Amino acid sequence: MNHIAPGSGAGTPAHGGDFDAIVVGAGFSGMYLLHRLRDQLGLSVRVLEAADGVGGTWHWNRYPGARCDSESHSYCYYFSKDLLEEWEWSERYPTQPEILRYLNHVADRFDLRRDIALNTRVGSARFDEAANLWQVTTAEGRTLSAPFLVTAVGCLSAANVPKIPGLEDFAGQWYHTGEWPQEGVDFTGKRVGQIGTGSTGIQAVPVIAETAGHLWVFQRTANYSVPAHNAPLSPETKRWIREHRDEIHRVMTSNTNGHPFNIEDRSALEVSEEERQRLYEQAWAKGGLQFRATFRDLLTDKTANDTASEFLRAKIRSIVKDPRTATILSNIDHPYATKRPPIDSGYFEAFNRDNVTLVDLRAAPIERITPRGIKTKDAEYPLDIIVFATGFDALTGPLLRIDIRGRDGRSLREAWEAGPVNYLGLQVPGFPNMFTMTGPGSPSVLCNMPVAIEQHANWIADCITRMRAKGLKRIEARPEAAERWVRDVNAAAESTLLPEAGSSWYLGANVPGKPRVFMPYAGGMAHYRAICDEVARKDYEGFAVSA
Ligand code: NA7
Repeated sequence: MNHIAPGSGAGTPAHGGDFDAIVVGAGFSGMYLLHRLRDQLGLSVRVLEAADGVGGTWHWNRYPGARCDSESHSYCYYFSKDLLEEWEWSERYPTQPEILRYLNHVADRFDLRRDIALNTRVGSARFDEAANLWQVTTAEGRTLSAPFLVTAVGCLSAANVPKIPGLEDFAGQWYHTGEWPQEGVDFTGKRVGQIGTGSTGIQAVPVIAETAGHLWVFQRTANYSVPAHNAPLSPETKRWIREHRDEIHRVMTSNTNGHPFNIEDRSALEVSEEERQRLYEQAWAKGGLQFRATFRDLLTDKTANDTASEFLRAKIRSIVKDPRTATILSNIDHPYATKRPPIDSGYFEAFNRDNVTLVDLRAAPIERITPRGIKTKDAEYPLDIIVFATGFDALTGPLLRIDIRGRDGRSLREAWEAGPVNYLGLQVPGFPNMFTMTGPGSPSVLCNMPVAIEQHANWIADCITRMRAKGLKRIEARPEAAERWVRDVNAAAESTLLPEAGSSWYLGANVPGKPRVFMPYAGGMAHYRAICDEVARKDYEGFAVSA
């Protein structure tokens, strides 16, 4: 069934469009937006989703070992107490299948499916200024209209398959982790080559190694990783979580990164060497992203960061038995956490297996893919399967692959030629009534995603509510407000060490030809939330709102 046509109960909208709002994407963002706009504001809404199921990121990323790096009790919606009460997570870090089950449960629980059109990829969206409507056209050529368009397309949904010559001639199978086949991949006894050692590659290696005949890991940039220490949640922990929900939520919504822990208010440089090591050991034993929170200055002071980076390099050297492999894995060129810090379940340990070999692409880069396998500068590796754990055209990619055109037919691609320009990460000047969920210029990927998502959806829903109450029809970011915001986004990044990781996808550096601009807002989620609230309180200062 394809619910693309209007008619899930809401009457014909007065503005002449098919719906009051069109939402692109049925992941965490799109589903909550649908609930908020339809069930709480009474709008007629249609969600258009390219996949054949809901879940967004968690629908596509089915690769071996796929798991969330946020703890399960924080990686979920908090908008509904009933939902929180009725869903129980089984592990400290939820697996992809469990998250997908959760999102399907949400879709059923809030009766969302009747307004979600699956298998419906959006090809273009054009703003019709005279009618004050967005005309959204699907890949099959059907057009739907609504005064409001919200993109909920995810930050990491445009897979980046590097253009390595010869791939089309490869005789084996190849897969990108972000477009993993639903039926899975059988690695049993196979010769597997995995390119990429980011968060995804680091999760995949130990699991692929369990069944592969041999796994070659092609590493271009070495990476830090902290153990996740994943485990089933004990009954006591589950009870503790249930009893402390409000407090957990308060922490998540009042701190920098949306996680259920605060950054310690101490400098790495104010404690003795002995104490520092003790605290790092303690954080290592606890595991997870919380390692970052050991000291307040790990992301702002290079000398402080050096202490963490060196601790983690030493850990790699102590885990990996082969000294040459240990050296290549620990020869990391960027300060800890300036690229998205991975967490793992046995990543470095996997290199102690006889069937896992590290290939150092810094010493001998990939030259091409041959029918038989991967050829580097000094060897050819015969392979049955190549796994591309090569990341995404992050943040802007998912938006720019839709042909979005605002006033006067100006394309978003043109508007963002030199990098993303928007106000609060929410709206682009020249693209009235279009809101972008967790896009560039918002904390998004620097925050625990569901926290960022609920903030954005609530802000957008409140904005539409207030516009309707006042009979206002159009909202558009002012160019000068967007220019100021871009400066603020840059300044926030510059006040940290984040731009020091030259090859990071935060900067767009992983995609050839992409403008190098630090994209997410690094000023912290709580601060960002306060700015957005203040803008709304001042009658949407920085936006032109009209009847
Ligand atoms: P990432 O973090 O972008 O990692 C991609 C990896 O692939 C990284 O090691 C890259 O090396 C490597 N890569 C990319 N292109 C190539 C080529 N052409 N040759 C060799 N190696 C290459 O993506 P992930 O999927 O791991 O993680 C994305 C986010 O998803 C993650 O941060 C979480 O937020 C969830 P490089 O570092 O560019 O040298």
